[in-house]
Amino acid sequence: MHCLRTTVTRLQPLRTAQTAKNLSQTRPLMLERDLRMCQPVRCLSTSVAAEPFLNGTSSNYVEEMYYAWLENPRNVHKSWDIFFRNANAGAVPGAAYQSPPPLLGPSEGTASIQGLVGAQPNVEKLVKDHLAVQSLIRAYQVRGHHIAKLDPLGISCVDFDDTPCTCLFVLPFFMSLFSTGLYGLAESDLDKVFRLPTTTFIGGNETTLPLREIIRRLETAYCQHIGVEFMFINDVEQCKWIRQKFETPGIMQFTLEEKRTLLSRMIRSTRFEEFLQRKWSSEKRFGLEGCESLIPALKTVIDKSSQSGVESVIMGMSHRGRLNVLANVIRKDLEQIFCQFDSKLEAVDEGSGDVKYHLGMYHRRMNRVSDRYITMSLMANPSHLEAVDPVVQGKTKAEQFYSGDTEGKKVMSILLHGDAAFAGQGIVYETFHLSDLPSYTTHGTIHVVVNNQIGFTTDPRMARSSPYPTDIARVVNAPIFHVNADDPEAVMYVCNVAAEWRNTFHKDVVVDLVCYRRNGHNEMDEPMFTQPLMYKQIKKQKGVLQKFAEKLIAEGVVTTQYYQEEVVRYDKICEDAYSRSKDEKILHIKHWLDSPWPDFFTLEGQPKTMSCPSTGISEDDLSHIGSIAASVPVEDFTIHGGLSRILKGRANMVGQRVCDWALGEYMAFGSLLKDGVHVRLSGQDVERGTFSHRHHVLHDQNVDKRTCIPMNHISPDQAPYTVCNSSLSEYGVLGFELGFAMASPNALVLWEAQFGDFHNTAQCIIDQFISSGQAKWVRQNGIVLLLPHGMEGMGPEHSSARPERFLQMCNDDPDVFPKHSEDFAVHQLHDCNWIVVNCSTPANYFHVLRRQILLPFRKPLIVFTPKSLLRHPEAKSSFDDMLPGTHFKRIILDDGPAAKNPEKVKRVVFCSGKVYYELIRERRNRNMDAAVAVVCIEQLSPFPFDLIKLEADRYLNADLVWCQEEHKNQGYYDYVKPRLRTTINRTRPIWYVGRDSAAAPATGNKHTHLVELQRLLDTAFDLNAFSGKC
Ligand SMILES: Cc1ncc(C[n+]2csc(CCOP(=O)(O)OP(=O)(O)O)c2C)c(N)n1
Ligand SMILES: [Mg+2]
Repeated sequence: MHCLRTTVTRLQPLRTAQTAKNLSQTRPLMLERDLRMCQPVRCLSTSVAAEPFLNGTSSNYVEEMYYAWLENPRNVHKSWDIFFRNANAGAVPGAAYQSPPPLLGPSEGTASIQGLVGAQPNVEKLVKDHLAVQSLIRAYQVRGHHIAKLDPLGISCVDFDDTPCTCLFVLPFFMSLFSTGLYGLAESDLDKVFRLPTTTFIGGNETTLPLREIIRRLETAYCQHIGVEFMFINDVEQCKWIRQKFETPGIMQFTLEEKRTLLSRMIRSTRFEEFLQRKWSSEKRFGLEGCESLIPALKTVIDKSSQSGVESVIMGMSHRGRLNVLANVIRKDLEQIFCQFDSKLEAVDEGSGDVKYHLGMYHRRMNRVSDRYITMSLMANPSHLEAVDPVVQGKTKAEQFYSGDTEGKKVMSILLHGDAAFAGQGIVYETFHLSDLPSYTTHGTIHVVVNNQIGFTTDPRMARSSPYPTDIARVVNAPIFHVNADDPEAVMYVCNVAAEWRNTFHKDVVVDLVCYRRNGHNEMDEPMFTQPLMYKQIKKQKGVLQKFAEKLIAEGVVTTQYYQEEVVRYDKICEDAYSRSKDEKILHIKHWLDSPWPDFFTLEGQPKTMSCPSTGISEDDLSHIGSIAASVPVEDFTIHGGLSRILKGRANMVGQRVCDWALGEYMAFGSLLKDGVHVRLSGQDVERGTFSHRHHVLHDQNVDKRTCIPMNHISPDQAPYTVCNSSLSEYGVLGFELGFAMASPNALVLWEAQFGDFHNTAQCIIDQFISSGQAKWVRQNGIVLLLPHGMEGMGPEHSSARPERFLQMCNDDPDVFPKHSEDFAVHQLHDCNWIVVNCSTPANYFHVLRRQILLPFRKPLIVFTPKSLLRHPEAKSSFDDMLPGTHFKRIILDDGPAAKNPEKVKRVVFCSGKVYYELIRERRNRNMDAAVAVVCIEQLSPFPFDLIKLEADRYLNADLVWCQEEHKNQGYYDYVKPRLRTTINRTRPIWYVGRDSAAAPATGNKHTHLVELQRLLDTAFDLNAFSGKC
């Protein structure tokens, strides 16, 4: 059995050395903010540590005295006045203190205190005792949570400081306090009256209290069923706010009505799980038993938030209690939940669907407490714990953005976590670090941890190195409210405070529901295999509903009959829904959609058309957007000289009616913005662009923080453009952007990796959400991934965006030539899980971005983007290729001599990406333009079977080669080869030209790189390379 570690030593005062240092060094800095209120700034110059009557516990008290004295010397006792005067006059350490005149004389009207202290007060002792009390109060505030009774099982062993476990709960805390002789206080001091410092609210309207009462109130505030961790927060006002919420006497009281509502919520939560258990005892549901108070917890947060104006709540959570949350928080129809248990029902929607505890939901309903409508969505999520966190945040941000909710007053997020996952998964950290960034903040998230003190079969001693599973939240100064989940009233109270905190400060907050898991990890698991003692204890544990009902009955809040009727009433609701669920014949996954796009599809949820208009734009628009891209559209703004040259270069290009890559992108973004489509580009250093080609944010060289985004100056009624450098995270930021893109189809949301290979730290988002999200959750998403890719001699890192991985996850069948249809290309796009392209011209990049929005449905788009091609003189496009009537080219045909005399062509080289330019150059150098045709495949997936077939048929006498610069086991080859074969019905061989298979993506040696490149080019143009081979 674990030992409940609680020891007085944890409430030890701070050491003298620490506080003396604080006071003489760090405090003036720390107080900079505080001192704004009481200028001019003066510092206590004496070495306080050297004063005879001061010890390490005194720093706060002395500071308080000092600041009171600064305001008015009469605010403090004469002795302090003399002391501070002397200290300020430069008295040497030890000399500032003078024996004061008698303290608290009758003339001051404090006879009672003097009476307690004694007729001949020992002033030194009095001051020391006051300082000790001050320290004691602070110790409770800082460390009270160490000894709060948080664990319903009474077995938790939170290792705060590696000191040996000592179980002291047998004694009231203050008894043990004196027995250990801390603070210099003796039991005989218990009835002495002390003046309370201003850093506590335990006095209520009283300014003095006997020590016994001080301790009692501190124990009530900090050491019962709530443990408050907040003293690490840097903001003084925020700390004070929390102290007030927990210390004020009698603050945790509820009306009879509130208690009854709480009981009814507990009944729903508990009886729902029991109902499922009765009906489907052998089904996995990851029930909530042991943490039933989660449901009232969430409902309290939602009620309170709705009362303060929140209209939409977006939630993310894992498996534990998910069905209960759907039923009793989101209020999904019970019969639809019960249907999910019927294995005989057939799903009508396309795609794979997902298990019941992963599906999402969206629901708008009236909140009875606030009398206001509120929309709630629970995001669908994969099994991968915590992966949904940034997605929820992104969607929340988007909803805030679209509703003009700049402070998060209308839209908020709630994230639920498991204790093991919260501590173990790095994405939690990445998500927290987005919480205060201007383009990513959602203005405060309420985190609720279902801390059942176990993760599957692993207990906390093996699962984390921090005392609490919630310690991660400290990095963003979020207060953490630990609460014993077997006390529903305490749970309700902290949830109220959490919602108020979010509403007041718009910052994250954590509620740690310390509970247990009554069953195994799922209902089939046997927990006694691995946690025998814990589960012996759990078996003895009375259910929380029963305990709470008994309490309310004993208090006279409800009668036994009332309670029993409520239970019967809810059971009947479940039974009725169960009967109705039997009538259902089919399952509709689309009833579980978390992010509907109401007007985007037909009522049946289909695309409104199956065609895509031209993605070209007018000459005027090209010129206008080009001119914006080449200008600084605000007055008196000095840009860097190098940038002036870049802008001048752009102006020249516009004059010549051509675009390079950056300008092509500008044209795409600018034209969409002009048409009212929001564009958001996010990722590391995207504002300038990793390769210094983009420059979407201009910086005034003379004025700090003055910036200009020309893209927002295209037209007065344009949509806003957001371009934001992100934190150095891929998993978190890509997840965030995916969530942002989920909120509306009418936005182009792009995430750019610094280099393409870095996407693999976000692999979970790519695998679990982007490639398979629609199949699992019937939810489309048009996110764009820009992945710089290309073998340029930069070594194994930075070279490959791993096209093979994206292509391997494409759902098109390599062995089937798709049926021909009108708008073949659009149908293909409609049926695919995502689109993978490598554009070799700026015009094609321009078109593919615009196509994302002009398509009548949404698919993720993966773009392998160039590095050296950004500045390649030939990688330019004419405005002619971007005018109305033009389209994205799925392949770029050979339009030279080879195409004119196709029967003379000996070889067709199919390729994709940068190698296209290398092949063209090599062919020119070898004068082989008539003998070899080069065809560049721009859209790799869905594979352009139709167009490739035309090319293969055109060059009937040629051998067919696939050429790539990537290694053979990488790049496109494995994807392209079977599809090329299917295209030509396996009538001709497909030859491979490229680097050999390898473990690393590229050589680290520049010379080797060049040799390899030349070798592959040699083979590509050696017309005998494959003779005799078959
Ligand atoms: C990223 C990830 N790794 C592993 C798992 C497998 N797994 C499922 S539940 C679970 C334990 C989760 O424990 P906790 O977060 O405490 O939640 P609880 O089940 O206790 O509510 C594990 C390891 C997973 N789902 N996701
Ligand atoms: Mg757990």
